[in-house]
Amino acid sequence: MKPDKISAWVLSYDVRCRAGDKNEMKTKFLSIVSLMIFAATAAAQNRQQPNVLLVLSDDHSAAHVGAYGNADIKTPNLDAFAKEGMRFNRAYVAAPQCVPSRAALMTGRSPVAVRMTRFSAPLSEEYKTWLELLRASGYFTGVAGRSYHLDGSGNAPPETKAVFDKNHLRTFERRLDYAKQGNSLAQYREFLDLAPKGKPFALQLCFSDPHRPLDANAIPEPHDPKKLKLPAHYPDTPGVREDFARYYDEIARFDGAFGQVLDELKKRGLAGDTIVIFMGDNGASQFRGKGTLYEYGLNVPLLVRWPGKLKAGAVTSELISGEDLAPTFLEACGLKPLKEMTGRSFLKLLRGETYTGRQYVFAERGAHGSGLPTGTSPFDLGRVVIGKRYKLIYNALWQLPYQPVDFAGQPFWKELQQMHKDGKLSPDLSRLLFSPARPMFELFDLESDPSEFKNLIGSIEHAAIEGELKAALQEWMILEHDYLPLPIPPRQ
Ligand SMILES: [Ca+2]
Repeated sequence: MKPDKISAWVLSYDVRCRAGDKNEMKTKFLSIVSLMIFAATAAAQNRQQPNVLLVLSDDHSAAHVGAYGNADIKTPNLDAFAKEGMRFNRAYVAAPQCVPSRAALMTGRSPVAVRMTRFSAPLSEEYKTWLELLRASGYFTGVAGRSYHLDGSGNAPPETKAVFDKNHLRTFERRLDYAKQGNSLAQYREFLDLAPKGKPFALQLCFSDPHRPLDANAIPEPHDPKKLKLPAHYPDTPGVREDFARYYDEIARFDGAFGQVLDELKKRGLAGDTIVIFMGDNGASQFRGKGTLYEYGLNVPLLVRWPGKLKAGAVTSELISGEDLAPTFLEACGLKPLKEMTGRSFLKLLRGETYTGRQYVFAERGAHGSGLPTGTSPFDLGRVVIGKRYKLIYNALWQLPYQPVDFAGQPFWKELQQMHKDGKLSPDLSRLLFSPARPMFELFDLESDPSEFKNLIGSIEHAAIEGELKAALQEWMILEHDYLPLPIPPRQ
């Protein structure tokens, strides 16, 4: 944006603000001025401006894509896309739930830092998103499809909505050019129709699949429950298999939609100029998945295609955090990430240049949904640090048992509860799923124990790595101004 346009815009905003609360408006005004300065600086840079299309599936673990070595699941479009781009084996979201994970994707910061751990909170305007920053430098920007989840809960009670309205807390419609929720493909096409010619665009396109409830007829040729290989931490019952097959079906349906997204881009002649990123917003609502800090909760599929810029078919096992996407997008579009962004750009990795990877990624678990804290499904507090080989989970509410997120009411879960009571589950599965309390700390060797069965905490051989990971988590929590008690207490 040119300086004269910036002044006019700021002036008109100032006039509009006079009707509102002065202090609140002053904060917002200063925030917008800083955004304008950022934009003016950015505009002065000579840069390339590719389009950016971030496509999110909902509740999707890395293990559930053909390209990640899954021979059962039908994901032909994602598999072909992986061959054209780069596959990330170890991409971790910042939280195992929609809202905080998406807040990190948007801001390049942890959900703790941007005060989004209570789940259905609206993301404050003081935290700038990558889309806003691109908008300020001339992009046409939007969010579309399934809820982007950052304007508070859609089913909030009237008391909450009144607070949102009085304080203008639902902000995305004014922050972006296009902010809608609904039919993903229809809105995607509408967004592309509206994007002005000659102006680059950036869009976060969200899909509902494979979020529960799972449809019985998602695809014409459903997966056969009997033929699926179950992960090692799954109980093997007909009910579990049926549910798992329907979850696969929804992923296959998403795969079909993803194919249409790519076709549309090609049809419009945009494929060559567009970075397309596919990612799961958090892990599957399955055993030890969504809502937990285990691998199935945090390790999501991440595929990136950027024609002419990255080597087709590349694969990496570098640690990537959900916080890293925003700074990567900004750099790819010629902008500098904000200094407060803790995410690290992996642009060099995409370009095949020398890249110093992360030693650790961190994630957090807080409230889920908007309900009262009746169990660890609606409310849990935990943190995790994940290194190249080992990870350490900190269960701050260790006294409470595991409770699945989004499927505690399903018949297959109720049947498992009964089997546990009757002593019909294996001791390992009974311990993993139905222990009356959890350990405060869990340490896993992901190389020798990828299913996270054996907690190594307190083991003398692993004392050094336990100390290292606790210290790394301690540092992260201090620097993020985390409100939880630190994992290393004072020496007695
Ligand atoms: Ca989700």
